Amino acid sequence: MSAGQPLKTSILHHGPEDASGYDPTAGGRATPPRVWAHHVLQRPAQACLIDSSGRCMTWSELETASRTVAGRFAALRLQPGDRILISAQASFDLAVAHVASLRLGLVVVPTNVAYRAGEIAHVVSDARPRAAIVDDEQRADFISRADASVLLMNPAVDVAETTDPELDLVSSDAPALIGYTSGTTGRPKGAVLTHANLLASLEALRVAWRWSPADRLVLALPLFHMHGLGVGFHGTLHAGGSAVLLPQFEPQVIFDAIKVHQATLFFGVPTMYHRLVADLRVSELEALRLCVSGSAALPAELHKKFEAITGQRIVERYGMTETAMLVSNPVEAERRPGTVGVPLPGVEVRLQGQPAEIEVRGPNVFSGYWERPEANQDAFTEDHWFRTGDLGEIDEAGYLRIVGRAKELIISGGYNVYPREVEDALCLHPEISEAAVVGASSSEWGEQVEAYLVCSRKIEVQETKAFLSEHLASYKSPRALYWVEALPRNALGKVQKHRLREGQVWPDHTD
Ligand code: MCA
Ligand code: AMP
Repeated sequence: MSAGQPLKTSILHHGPEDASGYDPTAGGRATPPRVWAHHVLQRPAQACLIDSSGRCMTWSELETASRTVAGRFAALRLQPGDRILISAQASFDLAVAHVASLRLGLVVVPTNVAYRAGEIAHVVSDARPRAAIVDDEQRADFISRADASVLLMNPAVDVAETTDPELDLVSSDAPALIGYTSGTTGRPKGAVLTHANLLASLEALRVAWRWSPADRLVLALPLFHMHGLGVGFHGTLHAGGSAVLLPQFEPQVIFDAIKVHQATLFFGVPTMYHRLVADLRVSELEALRLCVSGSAALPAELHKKFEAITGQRIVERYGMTETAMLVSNPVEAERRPGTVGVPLPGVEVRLQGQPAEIEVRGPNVFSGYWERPEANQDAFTEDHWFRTGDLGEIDEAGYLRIVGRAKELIISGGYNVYPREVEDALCLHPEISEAAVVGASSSEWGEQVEAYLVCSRKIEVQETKAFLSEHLASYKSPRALYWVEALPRNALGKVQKHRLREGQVWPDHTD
C-alpha cells in the first residue's frame, strides 16, 4: 500500500450493515438520543444499566429518570448550547445526568476526577460552563474558585423545581461534547464533537463489532474520556444492549460481573489486560463474545499470551478524542496482533510525509477545537484531512500499524500526559531549575512518566509527588527521577530528549 493512497473500509473486513434503531432518513435530526428513544419503545422493560451492587435500571426507567433530570435542568434555565461540566465516578446518577444533558441539548464537558485546581480552572475558564455536576466537595470548590457563577449540582441533581421540556430535538450538527485534549501541542483544547460525529462513530462500531441488544458490556473505564463514555456507554445505548457500570477497575469484580451478569463484552486499556492476564481467574474471560483494547498500544506479546490462556483474540482498535473511533481489527476476519486493524465504516485513512503521519477523514471527525482558530489551521490539511500526530504504516493486507508519534505525548495506562505540563509544574519547585519529562517503556503502564532534573540537591520521587499533587492529577507524577548537571540542548537551545533517553550524555543517577 503506497503512502498517500487513502484506505477505506472494506466489506470483507467489517461486513455489511444490518437493521437497528438508527434511522438514516432522519437527516438533520439523527442524533444519539433519538436512537436511544427508539430502544425505549422497543424494549422498555429490559435491563439497560446494572450497577456494582447488582441493581438494575431498565430502558423505561432511564427514559423517565433522564426526563425528570432534564426537567430540573430546564427549570434552572439551562438551555440547548449551554455547557455543563461533568466530573464524577461512574454511577446510575451520573449516567442519568449525562443522558438528560444530551436530551436537552446541553453540551457536556467531561472532566477527569483526578484533576487538581489548576487543571480544573483551565477547563472552566476555557469552556465557560453554566453548570457543573460533581461528586466531590474539593472539586466543587476548585470549580467555584475558578468561576463563582457556575451552578454546582451533585450527580443526583436533587433540585426541587422541575418543568416538562421537549426533549431529543437538537439537530445533528449541534455540539454534544467538548473533550479536552492537548492535540499535538500546547495547553488542553476542547475538541467539539457534534451529535452527528458521535452517531457516525457509534453506528460504525455497532456494525463492525456486531454489537446487538443481546450484548452486555462490563464497563470499568472512567466515563470522562472517549473510551468509557463515547465508546462504552454511548455504544451500549446505541446498540440497545446493557452495561454493568463499575466505578473502579478491580480484576476480581470484573470476573464476578462477567459470571453473575452473563456479560458478553469487555473493553479496556492495555494496562487492564496486563493485570487481568496476571490473575488466576483470567480463563473466566473465555465466556465473553468479544474483548476490545484501545487508548494505547497493546503489545503483541500480551495479545498472544492472552489468547493462549483465554482463547480470546483481543480486537485492538484506534481512536482519538477528536475523532471518536477510527480503525479496528475485524470481528470476523483476521485480527492481527501489533496492528490496529482497518478503517471503520465511513472512515478514510491516509499516510502523508516521511515519517508517515496518519491523516483521517469521515463523518465522525470533529470540525475543530473550541474557540481556537489557529489550532484548527494546524490540525487540518488544506484538503481537510485531520492530522492525528500519530505515525503509521499500512501492511500488505491493509492493516494499520502505529509506529510512533509526531506529537509530544506520553500515554500511561491509557491516560495522556503532556511532558511540557509536567516540566512546567516541576520547575515551580524552588530547588528545580530545569526539567525534561519523557515516557519510558513499562510492561504495566505501556509508558511511564520519568523526569530528568537539574536541581540544587537530590530530590526524591515521593517529594516531587507531594509537591506536584498541588498542581497536577497524580497519574502525571514521574515514577522515576534522574539528576543531571544540565540538559543536553541543540544549537538553538532545544532540549534533545532522545539523548537523555539513550543515556549518551548523562549516566543514570537513579537510586
Ligand atoms: C492511576 N494511577 C496511574 C494511572 N492510573 N499512574 C499512571 N498512569 C495511570 N494510568 C496512579 C494514581 O495516580 C494513584 O497514584 C495510583 O495509581 C492508584 O490509583 P487508582 O485510581 O487506584 O489506579 P488504578 O485503579 O490502578 O488505575 C489504573 C487504570 C486507570 C484502571 C488502568 O489508569 C484507568 O482507568 N485507565 C484508563 C484511562 C482511560 O479511560 N483512557 C482513555 C483515554 P497515587 O497513589 O500516587 O495517588 S484515551 C481515549 O479515550 C481515546 C479516544 C481512545 O483511543 O480510547
Ligand atoms: P486522546 O487524545 O486521549 O484521545 O488519545 C488519542 C491517542 O491515543 C491517539 O492519538 C494515539 O496516540 C493513542 N491511541 C489510541 N488507541 C491506540 C492504539 N490502539 N494503539 C496505539 N495508540 C493508540
